[in-house]
Amino acid sequence: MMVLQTQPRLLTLEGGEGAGKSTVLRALRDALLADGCEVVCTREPGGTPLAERIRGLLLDAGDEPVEPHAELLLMFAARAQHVRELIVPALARGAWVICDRFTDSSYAYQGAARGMDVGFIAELERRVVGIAPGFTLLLDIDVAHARERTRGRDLLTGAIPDRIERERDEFFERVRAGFLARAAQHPARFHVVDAGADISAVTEAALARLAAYRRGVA
Ligand code: Z5A
Repeated sequence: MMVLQTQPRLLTLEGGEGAGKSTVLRALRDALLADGCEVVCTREPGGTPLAERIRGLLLDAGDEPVEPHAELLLMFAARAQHVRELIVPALARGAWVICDRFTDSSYAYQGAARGMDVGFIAELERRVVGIAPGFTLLLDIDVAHARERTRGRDLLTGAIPDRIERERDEFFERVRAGFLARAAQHPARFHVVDAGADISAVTEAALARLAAYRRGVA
């Protein structure tokens, strides 16, 4: 059986939409850059030209309903490309990689929320991905609160919700429960932060967790 290899310099950010992942990612990146580290910031689905094209297919709200297996396999197709083309080479040259979402999102969205078989997801993770992050920050926030934030942001920017963002609140409640269950299963890797607090408190908590983690892996 293939075993997942934990990558100490692979840091991932997880949480529901509007949890503040993009905001916190910039703070983690700046802290590492200030210490002279090479940092590669990336996201899923996406991160390479092909994977970004798959992202477009996944998030486009076209008329044809997306079959859950198709959604799951497209997520992993994008991830396979991303891991081989970008993440593994960056880690091999000693860079830190910060990824906005990774395999835990597949467990939460496709597994917990869509009801896909978790054993199948784990098999894909072992065979297709092969690596796991050393540090995962879960930004946990109440679903209604996160909705308020994304609505405010979308009003400002004129962005239109994508296919997954159009799901109902019940779906996002299952996503949230799925992430918390993953955190409970992997307590050494997951760092859960209350993302409902103000930005400076969330950022401060995230930076403190990263600093403690780095002392442990240095
Ligand atoms: N997906 C999946 O189903 N399976 C998978 O395996 C993977 C992904 C990898 C795209 O991801 C979709 O793909 C996603 C899951 C699915 N769908 N959903 N939902 P994405 O990461 O691109 O999409 P997202 O999670 O919707 O991103 P987001 O809305 O941009 O969320 P965010 O990055 O966490 O939030 P943000 O942009 O940093 O913050 C949102 C707004 O709130 C913004 O105006 C901020 O200024 C504000 N904000 C942030 N933090 C705070 C605090 N603390 N206080 C007040 N205001 C704040």
